[in-house]
Amino acid sequence: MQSTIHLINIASPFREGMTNMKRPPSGILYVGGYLKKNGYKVKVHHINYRDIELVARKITNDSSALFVGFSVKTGKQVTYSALMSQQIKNFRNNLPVVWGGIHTSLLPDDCLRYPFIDYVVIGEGEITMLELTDYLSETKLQIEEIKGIGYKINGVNKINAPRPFAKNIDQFNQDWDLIDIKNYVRTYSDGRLKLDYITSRGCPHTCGFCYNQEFNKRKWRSHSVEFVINDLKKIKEKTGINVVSFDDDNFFTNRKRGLSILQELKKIGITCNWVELRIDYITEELIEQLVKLDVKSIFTGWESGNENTLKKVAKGYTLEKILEKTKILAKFKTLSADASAIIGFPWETKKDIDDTISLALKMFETKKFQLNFNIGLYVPYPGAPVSLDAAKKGFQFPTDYENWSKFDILSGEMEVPWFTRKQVNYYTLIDKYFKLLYIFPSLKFPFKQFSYIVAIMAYLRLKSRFLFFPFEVWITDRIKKRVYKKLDS
Ligand code: B12
Ligand code: SF4
Repeated sequence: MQSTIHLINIASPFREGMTNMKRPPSGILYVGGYLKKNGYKVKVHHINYRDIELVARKITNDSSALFVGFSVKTGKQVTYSALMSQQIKNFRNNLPVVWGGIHTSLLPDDCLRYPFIDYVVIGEGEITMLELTDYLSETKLQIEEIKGIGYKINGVNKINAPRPFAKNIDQFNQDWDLIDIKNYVRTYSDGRLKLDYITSRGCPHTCGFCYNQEFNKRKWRSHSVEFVINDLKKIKEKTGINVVSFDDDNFFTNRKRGLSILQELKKIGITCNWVELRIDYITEELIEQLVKLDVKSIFTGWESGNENTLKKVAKGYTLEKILEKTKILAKFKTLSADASAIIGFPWETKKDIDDTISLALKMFETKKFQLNFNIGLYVPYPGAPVSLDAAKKGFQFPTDYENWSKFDILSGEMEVPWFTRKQVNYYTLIDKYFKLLYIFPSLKFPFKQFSYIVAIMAYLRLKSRFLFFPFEVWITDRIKKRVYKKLDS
């Protein structure tokens, strides 16, 4: 009997309890696809955290199971993957458990400490997992020869030499036959169908709060334009999608390639109405081209309104650039933007944070009602250089898997030494007021007119920093909760 490899991605609650089962489990579709191409039988389980016991039982009852692989991101997914790994070991102790993915790669020793994890795969998973699978199915490979893995010898962690990145990622593909792709197609209110898709890995920049320098070593690797178009063409035939959204770390690292993808997609009836763009990549010419290609909104992380913070997080641009680029965006009336900043870095004073609030208000005055702000609170992530500043201030990552589920500053359970809970609540409220400044283009009478009134009130409140009795936020919060609940059901 041919053995079966079970790969798991647990959708765990992250926003208002929402699990987001509509986002493809890309990591295990790539890894599973490569194993399948090389002759192995693979089953992908993209599961809701509520179903972990049920699926653990099913897998351990499969006598052909060779091992169980988990894809793990930092946060709640660590806790749920640990709980499920433990259950697997309880039901069938000799079934190997392998962890891979970003969290595992950034803290491999930490993961290996758990008794229910046998192997960790560090970094890009495809080739490493194939070699480990060969080893587990008793071919001649020696464990010490497999680059990019960790394991235990007599209870002591052993991490092998790192695996270099693959030279050409077109040899890897997301195997869409491993899931029912139709479950991942989202329907807009006007009937258009959308899929999230990955075209490249990594980013060459140095932002100090990002996982990229450690995980991708500043190496950007991309699929060719032909690869992306052929794959999406096939997906379109199967599902009828006409919108795609890219989950790349930095889609426009190569501007020519990025534009070619959008142009070729338009020819086959797929548009990309939202793209991510570093603020310093913005030029009038580029935005003009994007608008012609039906892009309606961009996402840009401008990050801070404080010059010292911009320098310390190595963004590579100044405050002046942010306003200059906002002015360019303001010239395009059909284009809106998600504009994201981070406040509360370990070194930031109240005045530094206030600089960011003031700059956001200036940006709003430059491009009124069309900037969807996200003024997020800084959270230290493993592998990111700024986490060292956090450690100097006394911050520590959780040391047991249970506490990773609290690793979310908004949950009310995570504490950081440089902020009191009162400050967290205050800045969360500031963020909520900023969100009210945005008018969704799809809104119709009378909701549009009502939103304008709320936005003007929010602007006046933010300008004066008068947040007493925030009834506008309470009302919109209730509406949002209802929408999220509906989306998750
Ligand atoms: C889509 C996405 C999501 C989706 C999840 C989709 C899904 N079904 O899993 C949603 C919206 C739910 C989400 C949520 C969050 N996300 Co997110 N997300 C992404 C995004 C944009 C793409 C992920 C992806 O598919 N990448 C492509 C695949 C191919 O890469 P990969 O997963 O790393 O897989 C490779 C290797 O890791 C490895 N591998 C992966 N799995 C496995 C499994 C095995 C067994 C093996 C051997 C190998 C292996 O092989 C793969 C191929 O080489 C990334 C950014 C990015 N471009 O990666 C951020 C990113 C992963 N998210 C991030 C974060 C912080 C979050 C949140 C915590 C945000 C928040 N504050 O709420 C939540 C937490 C989610 C949770 N519940 O735990 C960070 C992760 C940092 C970290 N240390 O883990 C990233 C990197 C963004 C960033 N720049 O900071 N996210
Ligand atoms: S934050 Fe964005 S631009 Fe900066 S390193 Fe990460 S992916 Fe690159």
